[in-house]
Amino acid sequence: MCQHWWQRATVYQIYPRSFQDSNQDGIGDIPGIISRLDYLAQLGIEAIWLSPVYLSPNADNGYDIADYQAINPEYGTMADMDRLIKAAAKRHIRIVMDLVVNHTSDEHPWFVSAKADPHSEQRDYYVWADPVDDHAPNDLTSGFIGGSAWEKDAASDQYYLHLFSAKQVDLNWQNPQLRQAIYQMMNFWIDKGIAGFRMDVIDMIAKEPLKKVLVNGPHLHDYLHEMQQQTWHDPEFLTVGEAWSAGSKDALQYSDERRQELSMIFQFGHLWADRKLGGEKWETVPLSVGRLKQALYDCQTTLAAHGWNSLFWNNHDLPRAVSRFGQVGDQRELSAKMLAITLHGLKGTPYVYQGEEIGMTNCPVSLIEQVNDVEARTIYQQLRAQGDDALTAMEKINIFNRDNARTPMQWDTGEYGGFSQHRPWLDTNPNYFEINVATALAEPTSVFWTYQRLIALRKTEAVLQCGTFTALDAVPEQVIAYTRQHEQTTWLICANFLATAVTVTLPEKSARLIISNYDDYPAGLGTVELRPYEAFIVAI
Ligand code: TEU
Ligand code: CA
Repeated sequence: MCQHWWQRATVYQIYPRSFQDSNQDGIGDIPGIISRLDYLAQLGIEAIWLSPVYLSPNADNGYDIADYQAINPEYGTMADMDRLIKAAAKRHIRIVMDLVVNHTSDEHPWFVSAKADPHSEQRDYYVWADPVDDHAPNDLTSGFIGGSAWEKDAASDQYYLHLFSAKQVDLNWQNPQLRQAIYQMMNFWIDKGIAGFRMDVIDMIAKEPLKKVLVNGPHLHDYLHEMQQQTWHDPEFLTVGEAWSAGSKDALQYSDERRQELSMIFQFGHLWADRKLGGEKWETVPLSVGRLKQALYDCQTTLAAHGWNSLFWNNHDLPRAVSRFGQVGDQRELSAKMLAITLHGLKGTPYVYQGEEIGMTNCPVSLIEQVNDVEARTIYQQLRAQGDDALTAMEKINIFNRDNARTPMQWDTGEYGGFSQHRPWLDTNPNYFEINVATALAEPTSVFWTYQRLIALRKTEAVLQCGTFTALDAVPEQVIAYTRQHEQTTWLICANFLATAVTVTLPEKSARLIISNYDDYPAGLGTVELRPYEAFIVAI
Protein backbone atom coordinates (compact mmCIF):
# COMPACT_ATOMS: atom_id res chain seq x y z
CA MET A 1 0.00 0.00 0.00
CA CYS A 2 1.21 3.48 -0.73
CA GLN A 3 1.66 5.63 2.32
CA HIS A 4 -0.53 8.68 1.76
CA TRP A 5 -4.27 8.66 1.02
CA TRP A 6 -3.70 10.88 -2.01
CA GLN A 7 -1.50 8.19 -3.52
CA ARG A 8 -4.44 5.78 -3.48
CA ALA A 9 -7.22 8.17 -4.44
CA THR A 10 -8.70 9.80 -7.53
CA VAL A 11 -9.49 13.52 -7.46
CA TYR A 12 -12.46 15.08 -9.28
CA GLN A 13 -12.32 18.70 -10.40
CA ILE A 14 -15.47 20.78 -10.10
CA TYR A 15 -15.88 24.06 -11.96
CA PRO A 16 -18.66 25.31 -9.69
CA ARG A 17 -20.24 27.74 -12.12
CA SER A 18 -21.06 24.86 -14.45
CA PHE A 19 -21.69 21.86 -12.21
CA GLN A 20 -25.22 22.11 -10.78
CA ASP A 21 -27.55 25.04 -10.21
CA SER A 22 -29.79 24.69 -7.15
CA ASN A 23 -31.73 27.97 -7.11
CA GLN A 24 -32.54 28.30 -10.81
CA ASP A 25 -30.58 31.41 -11.63
CA GLY A 26 -28.57 29.61 -14.32
CA ILE A 27 -25.37 29.59 -12.25
CA GLY A 28 -23.98 26.50 -10.56
CA ASP A 29 -23.58 26.76 -6.79
CA ILE A 30 -22.45 25.01 -3.61
CA PRO A 31 -25.88 23.58 -2.64
CA GLY A 32 -25.93 22.19 -6.19
CA ILE A 33 -22.65 20.40 -5.53
CA ILE A 34 -23.99 18.99 -2.26
CA SER A 35 -27.00 17.60 -4.13
CA ARG A 36 -24.64 15.67 -6.43
CA LEU A 37 -22.33 14.16 -3.81
CA ASP A 38 -24.05 10.80 -4.01
CA TYR A 39 -23.26 10.69 -7.71
CA LEU A 40 -19.60 11.45 -6.97
CA ALA A 41 -19.53 8.77 -4.28
CA GLN A 42 -20.93 6.33 -6.82
CA LEU A 43 -18.16 7.27 -9.23
CA GLY A 44 -15.78 6.52 -6.37
CA ILE A 45 -13.66 9.67 -6.24
CA GLU A 46 -12.19 10.55 -2.86
CA ALA A 47 -11.46 14.24 -3.21
CA ILE A 48 -12.91 17.26 -4.96
CA TRP A 49 -10.67 20.01 -6.29
CA LEU A 50 -13.05 22.91 -6.18
CA SER A 51 -12.25 25.74 -8.60
CA PRO A 52 -12.59 29.14 -6.84
CA VAL A 53 -15.81 29.93 -4.98
CA TYR A 54 -14.45 33.02 -3.19
CA LEU A 55 -15.81 36.54 -3.44
CA SER A 56 -14.85 37.82 -6.87
CA PRO A 57 -15.96 40.31 -9.50
CA ASN A 58 -15.51 37.43 -12.00
CA ALA A 59 -13.14 39.12 -14.40
CA ASP A 60 -11.74 35.59 -14.82
CA ASN A 61 -14.56 33.53 -13.28
CA GLY A 62 -13.21 33.52 -9.76
CA TYR A 63 -9.48 33.44 -10.52
CA ASP A 64 -9.57 37.10 -9.48
CA ILE A 65 -10.27 37.03 -5.75
CA ALA A 66 -11.58 40.02 -3.80
CA ASP A 67 -11.84 38.22 -0.44
CA TYR A 68 -10.19 34.88 0.29
CA GLN A 69 -12.32 34.31 3.36
CA ALA A 70 -15.75 34.98 1.91
CA ILE A 71 -17.90 33.00 -0.50
CA ASN A 72 -19.22 34.54 -3.69
CA PRO A 73 -23.00 34.99 -3.04
CA GLU A 74 -23.65 33.52 -6.51
CA TYR A 75 -22.33 30.24 -5.10
CA GLY A 76 -23.85 30.41 -1.62
CA THR A 77 -22.62 31.26 1.86
CA MET A 78 -19.83 30.23 4.20
CA ALA A 79 -22.44 28.08 5.96
CA ASP A 80 -23.02 26.27 2.65
CA MET A 81 -19.28 25.77 2.33
CA ASP A 82 -19.09 24.28 5.84
CA ARG A 83 -22.01 22.04 4.95
CA LEU A 84 -20.24 20.91 1.80
CA ILE A 85 -17.10 19.95 3.74
CA LYS A 86 -19.18 17.93 6.23
CA ALA A 87 -21.53 16.33 3.71
CA ALA A 88 -18.57 15.32 1.54
CA ALA A 89 -16.70 13.87 4.55
CA LYS A 90 -19.71 11.67 5.30
CA ARG A 91 -19.15 10.10 1.90
CA HIS A 92 -15.37 9.84 2.39
CA ILE A 93 -14.79 12.71 0.01
CA ARG A 94 -12.32 15.44 0.93
CA ILE A 95 -12.24 19.01 -0.28
CA VAL A 96 -9.21 20.56 -1.98
CA MET A 97 -9.53 24.33 -2.34
CA ASP A 98 -8.13 26.36 -5.22
CA LEU A 99 -5.46 28.71 -3.90
CA VAL A 100 -4.92 31.71 -6.17
CA VAL A 101 -2.09 33.63 -4.56
CA ASN A 102 -0.03 34.81 -7.51
CA HIS A 103 -2.46 37.71 -7.81
CA THR A 104 -5.63 39.16 -6.31
CA SER A 105 -8.50 41.06 -7.84
CA ASP A 106 -7.97 44.82 -8.10
CA GLU A 107 -11.06 44.93 -5.87
CA HIS A 108 -9.33 43.13 -2.99
CA PRO A 109 -9.11 45.52 0.01
CA TRP A 110 -5.31 45.07 0.00
CA PHE A 111 -5.09 46.52 -3.48
CA VAL A 112 -7.72 49.15 -2.83
CA SER A 113 -5.65 50.57 0.03
CA ALA A 114 -2.34 49.99 -1.78
CA LYS A 115 -3.58 52.07 -4.66
CA ALA A 116 -5.29 54.73 -2.54
CA ASP A 117 -2.21 55.41 -0.42
CA PRO A 118 1.41 54.83 -1.49
CA HIS A 119 2.34 54.82 2.20
CA SER A 120 -0.17 52.19 3.21
CA GLU A 121 1.07 48.95 4.71
CA GLN A 122 -0.30 47.06 1.73
CA ARG A 123 1.45 49.11 -0.94
CA ASP A 124 4.35 46.67 -1.03
CA TYR A 125 2.03 43.64 -1.16
CA TYR A 126 1.97 44.35 -4.90
CA VAL A 127 4.62 44.98 -7.52
CA TRP A 128 5.13 48.69 -8.20
CA ALA A 129 7.76 50.31 -10.37
CA ASP A 130 8.64 53.80 -11.51
CA PRO A 131 8.26 54.78 -15.15
CA VAL A 132 11.34 54.66 -17.36
CA ASP A 133 11.55 57.60 -19.75
CA ASP A 134 7.87 58.24 -19.16
CA HIS A 135 7.03 54.68 -20.24
CA ALA A 136 6.29 51.35 -18.61
CA PRO A 137 9.31 49.94 -16.73
CA ASN A 138 9.90 47.29 -19.38
CA ASP A 139 8.18 45.42 -22.20
CA LEU A 140 6.61 42.55 -20.23
CA THR A 141 3.25 41.61 -21.68
CA SER A 142 0.19 40.09 -20.08
CA GLY A 143 -0.58 36.55 -21.19
CA PHE A 144 -4.26 37.33 -21.38
CA ILE A 145 -4.42 40.68 -23.08
CA GLY A 146 -1.25 40.74 -25.11
CA GLY A 147 -0.61 44.37 -24.22
CA SER A 148 1.71 45.65 -21.51
CA ALA A 149 1.65 43.83 -18.19
CA TRP A 150 2.20 47.19 -16.51
CA GLU A 151 -0.73 49.44 -15.70
CA LYS A 152 -0.15 53.07 -14.88
CA ASP A 153 -1.54 54.49 -11.67
CA ALA A 154 -1.87 58.17 -12.55
CA ALA A 155 -2.19 59.32 -8.93
CA SER A 156 1.21 58.02 -7.82
CA ASP A 157 2.88 58.04 -11.24
CA GLN A 158 3.94 54.42 -10.69
CA TYR A 159 3.10 51.27 -12.58
CA TYR A 160 1.72 48.04 -11.13
CA LEU A 161 2.15 44.59 -12.59
CA HIS A 162 -0.58 42.27 -13.88
CA LEU A 163 0.57 39.20 -15.76
CA PHE A 164 -3.03 38.16 -16.41
CA SER A 165 -5.94 40.57 -16.95
CA ALA A 166 -5.69 44.14 -15.68
CA LYS A 167 -8.08 43.13 -12.90
CA GLN A 168 -5.66 40.42 -11.67
CA VAL A 169 -2.89 42.29 -9.88
CA ASP A 170 0.33 40.42 -9.12
CA LEU A 171 1.29 40.00 -5.49
CA ASN A 172 4.81 40.70 -4.28
CA TRP A 173 6.00 37.53 -2.55
CA GLN A 174 9.27 39.17 -1.62
CA ASN A 175 7.38 40.99 1.10
CA PRO A 176 7.41 38.84 4.28
CA GLN A 177 4.23 40.47 5.67
CA LEU A 178 2.38 39.51 2.50
CA ARG A 179 3.59 35.94 2.88
CA GLN A 180 2.40 35.88 6.49
CA ALA A 181 -1.01 37.23 5.47
CA ILE A 182 -1.32 34.45 2.88
CA TYR A 183 -0.30 31.74 5.36
CA GLN A 184 -2.83 33.05 7.87
CA MET A 185 -5.56 32.83 5.24
CA MET A 186 -4.47 29.30 4.33
CA ASN A 187 -4.64 28.28 7.98
CA PHE A 188 -8.19 29.63 8.17
CA TRP A 189 -9.15 27.10 5.50
CA ILE A 190 -7.08 24.29 6.98
CA ASP A 191 -8.88 24.84 10.30
CA LYS A 192 -12.16 24.39 8.46
CA GLY A 193 -11.15 20.83 7.70
CA ILE A 194 -10.17 20.98 4.06
CA ALA A 195 -7.74 18.32 2.87
CA GLY A 196 -5.60 20.19 0.40
CA PHE A 197 -4.87 23.06 -1.96
CA ARG A 198 -4.51 23.26 -5.71
CA MET A 199 -2.15 26.16 -6.26
CA ASP A 200 -2.77 28.40 -9.24
CA VAL A 201 0.31 29.30 -11.34
CA ILE A 202 2.55 28.53 -8.41
CA ASP A 203 5.68 28.63 -10.58
CA MET A 204 5.16 32.41 -10.96
CA ILE A 205 4.99 33.58 -7.34
CA ALA A 206 8.72 34.26 -7.01
CA LYS A 207 8.90 36.42 -10.13
CA GLU A 208 11.47 39.20 -10.46
CA PRO A 209 9.75 41.30 -13.11
CA LEU A 210 12.37 44.01 -13.40
CA LYS A 211 14.82 41.26 -14.35
CA LYS A 212 12.11 39.73 -16.54
CA VAL A 213 12.15 36.53 -14.53
CA LEU A 214 8.54 35.36 -14.45
CA VAL A 215 8.67 31.66 -13.60
CA ASN A 216 11.01 29.71 -11.32
CA GLY A 217 12.28 32.81 -9.55
CA PRO A 218 15.34 32.23 -7.37
CA HIS A 219 13.33 32.02 -4.12
CA LEU A 220 10.43 29.90 -5.37
CA HIS A 221 11.37 26.76 -3.50
CA ASP A 222 12.26 28.71 -0.35
CA TYR A 223 8.77 30.18 -0.32
CA LEU A 224 7.14 26.80 -0.84
CA HIS A 225 9.12 25.21 1.95
CA GLU A 226 8.33 28.15 4.24
CA MET A 227 4.65 27.83 3.31
CA GLN A 228 4.68 24.12 4.07
CA GLN A 229 6.29 24.77 7.47
CA GLN A 230 3.86 27.50 8.44
CA THR A 231 0.64 26.00 7.21
CA TRP A 232 -0.24 22.35 6.57
CA HIS A 233 3.10 20.79 7.50
CA ASP A 234 1.51 17.32 7.47
CA PRO A 235 2.48 15.25 4.41
CA GLU A 236 -1.05 13.77 4.42
CA PHE A 237 -2.31 17.16 3.27
CA LEU A 238 -2.64 17.17 -0.53
CA THR A 239 -0.92 20.02 -2.33
CA VAL A 240 -0.78 20.24 -6.11
CA GLY A 241 0.85 23.19 -7.81
CA GLU A 242 -0.01 24.29 -11.31
CA ALA A 243 3.33 24.73 -13.10
CA TRP A 244 3.17 25.31 -16.85
CA SER A 245 6.91 25.90 -16.95
CA ALA A 246 7.89 22.68 -15.22
CA GLY A 247 9.73 19.84 -16.88
CA SER A 248 10.15 16.49 -15.15
CA LYS A 249 13.21 17.63 -13.18
CA ASP A 250 11.32 20.64 -11.86
CA ALA A 251 8.43 18.34 -10.98
CA LEU A 252 10.84 16.31 -8.90
CA GLN A 253 12.08 19.40 -7.08
CA TYR A 254 8.57 20.42 -6.10
CA SER A 255 7.46 16.97 -5.06
CA ASP A 256 10.52 15.25 -3.59
CA GLU A 257 9.21 14.47 -0.10
CA ARG A 258 12.62 15.08 1.45
CA ARG A 259 12.39 18.74 0.45
CA GLN A 260 9.06 19.28 2.24
CA GLU A 261 7.35 21.36 -0.40
CA LEU A 262 4.34 20.07 -2.39
CA SER A 263 2.78 16.62 -2.82
CA MET A 264 2.89 17.00 -6.61
CA ILE A 265 2.46 19.49 -9.44
CA PHE A 266 0.48 19.60 -12.65
CA GLN A 267 3.11 19.38 -15.34
CA PHE A 268 1.92 20.00 -18.91
CA GLY A 269 4.64 18.43 -21.08
CA HIS A 270 2.35 15.79 -22.58
CA LEU A 271 -0.13 18.43 -23.72
CA TRP A 272 2.24 19.80 -26.38
CA ALA A 273 2.06 16.59 -28.41
CA ASP A 274 -0.50 18.11 -30.79
CA ARG A 275 0.80 21.68 -30.73
CA LYS A 276 3.45 23.41 -32.79
CA LEU A 277 6.39 23.87 -30.43
CA GLY A 278 6.79 27.53 -29.56
CA GLY A 279 3.68 28.29 -31.60
CA GLU A 280 0.46 30.08 -30.78
CA LYS A 281 -2.37 28.47 -28.81
CA TRP A 282 -4.30 27.68 -32.00
CA GLU A 283 -1.40 26.23 -33.99
CA THR A 284 -2.16 22.54 -33.87
CA VAL A 285 -0.28 19.67 -35.50
CA PRO A 286 -1.52 16.09 -35.88
CA LEU A 287 -1.13 14.29 -32.57
CA SER A 288 2.32 12.78 -32.21
CA VAL A 289 1.76 9.74 -30.01
CA GLY A 290 5.54 9.47 -29.86
CA ARG A 291 5.90 12.89 -28.25
CA LEU A 292 2.93 12.20 -26.01
CA LYS A 293 4.35 9.02 -24.54
CA GLN A 294 7.83 10.43 -24.26
CA ALA A 295 6.54 13.26 -22.09
CA LEU A 296 4.45 10.91 -19.93
CA TYR A 297 7.26 8.37 -19.59
CA ASP A 298 9.82 11.05 -18.78
CA CYS A 299 7.76 12.09 -15.74
CA GLN A 300 7.13 8.48 -14.73
CA THR A 301 10.85 7.71 -14.69
CA THR A 302 12.15 10.94 -13.23
CA LEU A 303 9.69 10.84 -10.34
CA ALA A 304 10.00 7.10 -9.73
CA ALA A 305 12.10 7.07 -6.57
CA HIS A 306 11.19 10.35 -4.87
CA GLY A 307 8.44 12.68 -5.88
CA TRP A 308 5.00 12.03 -7.27
CA ASN A 309 3.07 12.52 -10.51
CA SER A 310 -0.29 14.03 -11.21
CA LEU A 311 -2.20 12.38 -14.06
CA PHE A 312 -4.64 14.42 -16.15
CA TRP A 313 -5.84 14.98 -19.71
CA ASN A 314 -7.81 18.16 -19.27
CA ASN A 315 -9.12 20.81 -16.90
CA HIS A 316 -11.13 24.04 -16.98
CA ASP A 317 -8.47 25.75 -19.15
CA LEU A 318 -8.02 23.03 -21.74
CA PRO A 319 -9.95 21.40 -24.56
CA ARG A 320 -11.99 18.30 -23.72
CA ALA A 321 -9.74 15.23 -23.86
CA VAL A 322 -11.96 13.13 -26.12
CA SER A 323 -12.27 15.96 -28.66
CA ARG A 324 -8.54 16.52 -28.59
CA PHE A 325 -6.95 13.06 -28.40
CA GLY A 326 -9.85 10.77 -29.29
CA GLN A 327 -12.85 11.05 -31.55
CA VAL A 328 -16.26 12.66 -31.20
CA GLY A 329 -18.01 10.57 -33.87
CA ASP A 330 -18.90 6.88 -33.73
CA GLN A 331 -15.84 6.06 -31.70
CA ARG A 332 -16.33 8.67 -29.00
CA GLU A 333 -17.01 6.16 -26.24
CA LEU A 334 -14.33 3.75 -27.38
CA SER A 335 -11.68 6.47 -27.54
CA ALA A 336 -12.76 8.10 -24.27
CA LYS A 337 -12.34 4.75 -22.52
CA MET A 338 -8.96 4.25 -24.18
CA LEU A 339 -7.78 7.59 -22.81
CA ALA A 340 -9.04 6.69 -19.35
CA ILE A 341 -7.32 3.29 -19.31
CA THR A 342 -4.02 4.74 -20.58
CA LEU A 343 -3.89 7.49 -17.96
CA HIS A 344 -5.26 5.60 -14.98
CA GLY A 345 -2.72 2.83 -15.48
CA LEU A 346 0.15 5.21 -14.78
CA LYS A 347 1.75 5.90 -11.42
CA GLY A 348 0.49 9.08 -9.78
CA THR A 349 -2.74 10.70 -8.64
CA PRO A 350 -5.42 10.76 -11.37
CA TYR A 351 -7.57 13.86 -11.79
CA VAL A 352 -10.94 13.64 -13.55
CA TYR A 353 -12.42 16.90 -14.82
CA GLN A 354 -16.20 17.16 -14.49
CA GLY A 355 -17.93 15.58 -17.49
CA GLU A 356 -14.82 13.70 -18.60
CA GLU A 357 -16.28 10.59 -16.97
CA ILE A 358 -19.16 10.62 -19.46
CA GLY A 359 -17.03 11.67 -22.42
CA MET A 360 -18.27 15.26 -22.73
CA THR A 361 -16.93 17.05 -25.80
CA ASN A 362 -15.79 20.48 -26.94
CA CYS A 363 -18.50 22.95 -27.90
CA PRO A 364 -17.52 25.02 -30.94
CA VAL A 365 -19.37 28.31 -31.42
CA SER A 366 -19.71 30.59 -34.43
CA LEU A 367 -19.98 34.06 -32.92
CA ILE A 368 -17.65 35.84 -30.50
CA GLU A 369 -20.76 37.02 -28.62
CA GLN A 370 -21.23 33.41 -27.51
CA VAL A 371 -17.80 33.36 -25.85
CA ASN A 372 -17.40 34.05 -22.13
CA ASP A 373 -13.69 33.21 -21.66
CA VAL A 374 -11.72 36.41 -21.04
CA GLU A 375 -8.65 34.96 -22.72
CA ALA A 376 -10.47 33.90 -25.89
CA ARG A 377 -12.30 37.22 -26.14
CA THR A 378 -9.16 39.30 -25.91
CA ILE A 379 -7.22 37.13 -28.33
CA TYR A 380 -10.15 37.37 -30.76
CA GLN A 381 -9.86 41.16 -30.76
CA GLN A 382 -6.14 40.91 -31.46
CA LEU A 383 -6.63 38.45 -34.29
CA ARG A 384 -9.18 40.74 -35.89
CA ALA A 385 -6.91 43.75 -35.45
CA GLN A 386 -4.14 41.77 -37.16
CA GLY A 387 -6.38 41.24 -40.17
CA ASP A 388 -8.16 37.90 -39.62
CA ASP A 389 -11.78 37.91 -40.81
CA ALA A 390 -14.42 36.84 -38.29
CA LEU A 391 -14.65 33.30 -39.61
CA THR A 392 -10.90 32.68 -39.52
CA ALA A 393 -10.58 34.20 -36.06
CA MET A 394 -13.43 32.04 -34.74
CA GLU A 395 -11.84 28.91 -36.18
CA LYS A 396 -8.73 29.66 -34.14
CA ILE A 397 -10.71 30.57 -31.03
CA ASN A 398 -12.59 27.27 -31.13
CA ILE A 399 -9.32 25.39 -30.77
CA PHE A 400 -8.41 26.82 -27.37
CA ASN A 401 -11.52 28.69 -26.11
CA ARG A 402 -11.68 27.69 -22.47
CA ASP A 403 -15.48 27.62 -22.69
CA ASN A 404 -15.04 24.24 -24.43
CA ALA A 405 -14.53 22.75 -20.99
CA ARG A 406 -16.89 25.06 -19.15
CA THR A 407 -20.28 24.32 -20.70
CA PRO A 408 -22.76 23.12 -18.06
CA MET A 409 -22.52 19.58 -16.78
CA GLN A 410 -24.87 17.29 -18.72
CA TRP A 411 -26.97 15.41 -16.20
CA ASP A 412 -29.99 14.19 -18.15
CA THR A 413 -32.11 14.75 -21.26
CA GLY A 414 -34.22 17.49 -19.67
CA GLU A 415 -34.04 21.09 -20.80
CA TYR A 416 -30.54 22.55 -20.23
CA GLY A 417 -29.33 19.02 -19.58
CA GLY A 418 -30.65 18.98 -16.02
CA PHE A 419 -28.12 21.62 -14.97
CA SER A 420 -30.78 24.24 -14.28
CA GLN A 421 -34.31 25.14 -15.19
CA HIS A 422 -33.08 28.59 -16.14
CA ARG A 423 -30.99 29.36 -19.21
CA PRO A 424 -27.41 28.78 -18.02
CA TRP A 425 -24.75 31.51 -17.89
CA LEU A 426 -23.02 29.65 -20.74
CA ASP A 427 -25.10 27.69 -23.21
CA THR A 428 -25.31 23.93 -22.77
CA ASN A 429 -23.57 21.82 -25.40
CA PRO A 430 -26.39 20.83 -27.80
CA ASN A 431 -25.28 17.18 -27.62
CA TYR A 432 -26.60 16.82 -24.04
CA PHE A 433 -29.49 14.71 -25.29
CA GLU A 434 -27.05 11.97 -26.27
CA ILE A 435 -24.25 12.58 -23.75
CA ASN A 436 -25.48 12.84 -20.17
CA VAL A 437 -25.11 11.21 -16.77
CA ALA A 438 -28.54 9.55 -16.63
CA THR A 439 -28.00 7.80 -19.96
CA ALA A 440 -24.46 6.80 -18.98
CA LEU A 441 -25.57 5.32 -15.66
CA ALA A 442 -28.26 3.26 -17.35
CA GLU A 443 -25.88 1.79 -19.93
CA PRO A 444 -23.52 -0.81 -18.42
CA THR A 445 -20.94 -0.32 -21.19
CA SER A 446 -20.78 3.47 -20.93
CA VAL A 447 -17.65 5.57 -20.39
CA PHE A 448 -18.85 6.22 -16.83
CA TRP A 449 -18.49 2.58 -15.80
CA THR A 450 -14.95 2.40 -17.19
CA TYR A 451 -14.01 5.35 -14.99
CA GLN A 452 -15.85 3.86 -12.05
CA ARG A 453 -13.92 0.61 -12.39
CA LEU A 454 -10.53 2.31 -12.83
CA ILE A 455 -11.14 4.48 -9.77
CA ALA A 456 -12.14 1.43 -7.73
CA LEU A 457 -9.00 -0.44 -8.82
CA ARG A 458 -6.78 2.44 -7.74
CA LYS A 459 -8.19 2.16 -4.20
CA THR A 460 -7.45 -1.50 -3.70
CA GLU A 461 -4.60 -2.51 -6.01
CA ALA A 462 -1.13 -1.80 -4.68
CA VAL A 463 0.26 -2.43 -8.16
CA LEU A 464 -1.64 0.59 -9.50
CA GLN A 465 -0.77 2.75 -6.52
CA CYS A 466 2.93 2.16 -6.22
CA GLY A 467 3.95 -0.46 -8.76
CA THR A 468 7.14 0.27 -10.68
CA PHE A 469 6.61 1.71 -14.16
CA THR A 470 8.45 0.21 -17.15
CA ALA A 471 7.87 1.33 -20.74
CA LEU A 472 7.58 -1.26 -23.50
CA ASP A 473 9.75 0.36 -26.12
CA ALA A 474 9.50 -1.99 -29.07
CA VAL A 475 5.94 -1.11 -30.05
CA PRO A 476 4.62 0.90 -33.01
CA GLU A 477 4.54 4.66 -32.52
CA GLN A 478 0.73 4.78 -32.23
CA VAL A 479 0.73 2.35 -29.29
CA ILE A 480 1.30 3.21 -25.66
CA ALA A 481 2.31 0.11 -23.70
CA TYR A 482 3.90 -0.22 -20.30
CA THR A 483 3.95 -2.45 -17.26
CA ARG A 484 3.47 -1.81 -13.58
CA GLN A 485 5.00 -4.23 -11.14
CA HIS A 486 4.65 -4.68 -7.39
CA GLU A 487 5.85 -7.72 -5.44
CA GLN A 488 4.47 -10.75 -7.32
CA THR A 489 2.03 -8.77 -9.43
CA THR A 490 2.68 -7.40 -12.91
CA TRP A 491 0.09 -5.57 -14.96
CA LEU A 492 0.43 -4.70 -18.62
CA ILE A 493 -1.33 -1.62 -19.96
CA CYS A 494 -1.67 -1.38 -23.72
CA ALA A 495 -3.49 1.21 -25.86
CA ASN A 496 -3.87 1.94 -29.55
CA PHE A 497 -4.18 5.71 -29.89
CA LEU A 498 -5.47 5.71 -33.47
CA ALA A 499 -8.58 4.63 -35.36
CA THR A 500 -6.47 2.31 -37.51
CA ALA A 501 -5.70 -1.26 -36.45
CA VAL A 502 -2.09 -2.09 -35.66
CA THR A 503 -0.06 -5.17 -34.81
CA VAL A 504 1.96 -5.16 -31.65
CA THR A 505 4.29 -7.72 -30.10
CA LEU A 506 3.72 -8.15 -26.40
CA PRO A 507 5.44 -10.54 -23.97
CA GLU A 508 4.38 -14.19 -24.57
CA LYS A 509 2.55 -14.72 -21.32
CA SER A 510 -0.79 -15.87 -20.16
CA ALA A 511 -2.95 -12.93 -19.25
CA ARG A 512 -5.91 -12.30 -17.02
CA LEU A 513 -8.17 -9.44 -18.05
CA ILE A 514 -8.50 -6.53 -15.65
CA ILE A 515 -10.31 -4.06 -17.92
CA SER A 516 -10.79 -3.44 -21.64
CA ASN A 517 -12.80 -1.16 -23.91
CA TYR A 518 -13.88 -4.04 -26.17
CA ASP A 519 -16.19 -6.95 -25.25
CA ASP A 520 -13.43 -9.45 -25.83
CA TYR A 521 -9.68 -9.16 -25.70
CA PRO A 522 -6.76 -11.15 -27.09
CA ALA A 523 -6.92 -14.59 -25.50
CA GLY A 524 -3.17 -14.86 -25.24
CA LEU A 525 -0.47 -12.27 -25.60
CA GLY A 526 2.41 -12.40 -28.06
CA THR A 527 1.62 -10.93 -31.45
CA VAL A 528 -1.68 -9.12 -31.12
CA GLU A 529 -3.72 -7.08 -33.55
CA LEU A 530 -5.06 -4.06 -31.77
CA ARG A 531 -8.37 -2.78 -33.08
CA PRO A 532 -9.22 0.95 -33.42
CA TYR A 533 -8.62 2.71 -30.09
CA GLU A 534 -8.36 -0.66 -28.34
CA ALA A 535 -7.01 -0.47 -24.80
CA PHE A 536 -6.73 -3.00 -22.01
CA ILE A 537 -5.07 -3.82 -18.74
CA VAL A 538 -4.12 -7.44 -18.13
CA ALA A 539 -2.36 -9.15 -15.26
CA ILE A 540 0.54 -11.17 -16.67
O1 TEU B 1 -4.05 29.22 -15.48
C1 TEU B 1 -2.72 29.47 -15.76
C2 TEU B 1 -2.38 29.76 -17.12
O2 TEU B 1 -1.19 29.87 -17.41
C3 TEU B 1 -3.43 29.99 -18.15
O3 TEU B 1 -3.16 31.25 -18.68
C4 TEU B 1 -3.41 28.98 -19.21
O4 TEU B 1 -2.16 28.99 -19.83
C5 TEU B 1 -4.42 29.31 -20.27
O5 TEU B 1 -5.62 29.53 -19.66
C6 TEU B 1 -4.57 28.20 -21.27
O6 TEU B 1 -5.33 28.67 -22.37
C7 TEU B 1 -4.51 29.48 -14.19
C8 TEU B 1 -5.96 29.08 -14.05
O7 TEU B 1 -6.08 27.70 -14.19
C9 TEU B 1 -6.76 29.85 -15.06
O8 TEU B 1 -8.11 29.48 -15.08
C10 TEU B 1 -6.64 31.30 -14.70
O9 TEU B 1 -7.29 32.08 -15.66
C11 TEU B 1 -5.18 31.75 -14.60
O10 TEU B 1 -4.38 30.84 -13.86
C12 TEU B 1 -5.08 33.06 -13.87
O11 TEU B 1 -5.45 32.89 -12.53
CA1 CA C 1 -27.47 29.07 -8.69
